[in-house]
Formats: sequence, C-alpha cells, structure tokens
Amino acid sequence: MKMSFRWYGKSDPVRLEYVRQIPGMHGIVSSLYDIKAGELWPLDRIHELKSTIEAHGLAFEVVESVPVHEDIKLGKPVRDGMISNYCRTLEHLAAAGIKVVCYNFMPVFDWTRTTLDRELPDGSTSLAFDVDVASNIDVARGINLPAWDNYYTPAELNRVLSEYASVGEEQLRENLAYFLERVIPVAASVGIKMGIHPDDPPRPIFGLPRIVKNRDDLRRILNMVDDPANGLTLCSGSLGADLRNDVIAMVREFGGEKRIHFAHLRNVKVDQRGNFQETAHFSPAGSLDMAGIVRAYYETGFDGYARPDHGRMIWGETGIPGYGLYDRALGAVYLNGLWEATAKALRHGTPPLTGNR
Ligand code: DNO
Repeated sequence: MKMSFRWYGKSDPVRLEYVRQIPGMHGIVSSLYDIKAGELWPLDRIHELKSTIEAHGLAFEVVESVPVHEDIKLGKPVRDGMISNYCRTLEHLAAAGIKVVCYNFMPVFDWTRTTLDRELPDGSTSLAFDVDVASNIDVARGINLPAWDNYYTPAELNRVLSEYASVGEEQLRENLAYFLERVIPVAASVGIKMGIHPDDPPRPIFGLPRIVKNRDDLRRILNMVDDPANGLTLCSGSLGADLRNDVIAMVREFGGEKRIHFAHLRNVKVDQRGNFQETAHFSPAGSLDMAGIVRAYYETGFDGYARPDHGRMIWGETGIPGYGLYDRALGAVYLNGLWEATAKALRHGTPPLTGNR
C-alpha cells in the first residue's frame, strides 16, 4: 500500500514540505485543475507539476482526476473529439510516469453534501449529508448546496439537467461503455490503470441517474471491458454511506482480482435512511470497520495507492473543506499503523507479549 495525499496545487493552503513530514508518506495525488474537461493536458504542464512535487521528495504517480466531459456522459456526437483528447492526455501522463488515473462518471454533480462544517461532539467539524434537505431542494430554482452554489447559474443548471431528462441508467451505462471501449485499450497500451470513483452519495440525487453505487454496479463496469486497466478507485466512505454495501466484501472480491488500483480510505457515521456525517478515520468514530477494510487489502496483496480521504477540521485549521492537513495526517498515520499491525500479526501469528520484535 503506497500512502498518498491529495494536494490541490500551488493554491492549496497545505504545504508540500508539511505533507512530506507525515510518516510513511509516499506521494502526492493531484490534477491540473485549470484545464477544462474535454481538453488535452499539455505535456509541459504535467512535467511542471511533477517537478514541483518531486522537489519536495514526494512521488507523483496518481492523477485525481482527469474529468470526463458532460457531453461524453450524455453521449453527444461531439464526444469523439473529447475522448480522443482523453486518450492523448493518458499518453502524456504515462510519458511523465503516471501509473493510475482516477475519474468519475457522476452526471452533473461530483460529491455532494448538504453541510460542509457540521460540528461533531468533540467540537471538530466535518462534511455531512441530510437526505431530507437534499430531496427538498428545488433544482429548477438553482442549487444552494455548499461547493455547488457558484458552479452553475440557475439557467446553466436547468439546461444541463434538461439534457439528462432522456438519459436513464441504461443509457448512461451505454455511454460509459462507449467511453471505456475507446479509452481502456489506450490506457493498457501505455501502462496506465484507470480507477472509476463511486457515486457519492451512492444513490440517485436530483432525479439524475447514478450507476456506480454498489457491488453489482462495479461488477458491470469491470465487465464492460475485461482488462486490468479498467479498474476501481474503491472509496470506503462513498460506498459505505449506504449500509447495505459491504465494503470489506468488495475489497476482498475486487482486490482479489487485482482490479482496485486506488483505495480511498475514510470513515462515515451513517443511519438507515442514508443520512451521514464524515468522522475521524478511527473505526469507533464511525460506522465502518477500518481495521477490517485494511486487513482485506492486506490479505488480497494490495500494492496499489491509498490515501486518507477527507478529514475533519481540527485544531483551529481552516482551508478546503475535507482537505485540511491535520486530520488527514492523523488518518494516514492510523492507516499505516493498521497496515503494519496487520502485516506483523499475520506474518508472525499472535505477537508475543514481551520483547520488541
Ligand atoms: C471527493 C473526491 C471526489 C473524487 C472524484 C473523482 O473528495 O473523492 O471528488 O475526486 O469523484 O473523479
């Protein structure tokens, strides 16, 4: 497991020299955030980002994300040019040493929360999702959700939502298959592993179709193009926000087949209705058994990339919601600790109570 940390580039308040000080940190996960979906990533820009990261003693081998343009998801005729840019971008990324590319196929909205700073009992704050708040939003009048309110004007939002009126789950799946059939052979030929990120939350929102919500969805996607390059970003917090999803079983199944290329590891406190709040990574803080998840990765021989996913805001830190330094650093150390303990316990049987080896 190669522990990594997401970094939003030079405008990120988290400094690379601090990330490097987190024990066991292998590399940075980043993207070229100013390049619009559908456009080609220039090789020199990729190299520039790589040099900045490597100058701080960290590897740059994972891109999150190369975004998929809405017209590809909608299956419009212009998608062909965009898909060919996507393929050329993968060639450029491979030339710069990138091994894994994370992407998602969520219509219109990537991760969605109804609150970015709900207080937890210990006074820290974190992201939360309330089913009733989300279902009472009248999207036709614009969207007042944190992180999305300035993204689309009400007119733009209505236009894109109306385009999805005729795209149900089946059509969206066909459009994903069309994309994968063209992109995966290129990824495979240049040695890049693609990892689709699950829908977050893992259910339809605002009447939009969602096709990456559970084990059966993941299986269908892997079957669309049966090649190791067509893999998963298995996000414990996204999938775990539906209590019917058994994250440990998914890690065992898909990890056992070497189809998980990137592990997003975080904990959530979930109720039966699907309301949830993000918590510390520590298992007792939320609904997920993080030790069980890490053990499943260990036992399936996982040697891919992992990152502590969102963190809480603690110790007075301010910054990008979910992406501060402190709680994600605690998460990384906890996860590495679980990994080391699992490895040693399984390799040596029950550890002796005395001695330090
Ligand atoms: C949220 C992230 C997602 C993820 C994309 C991948 O914090 O996990 O936004 O980066 O869905 O394309």
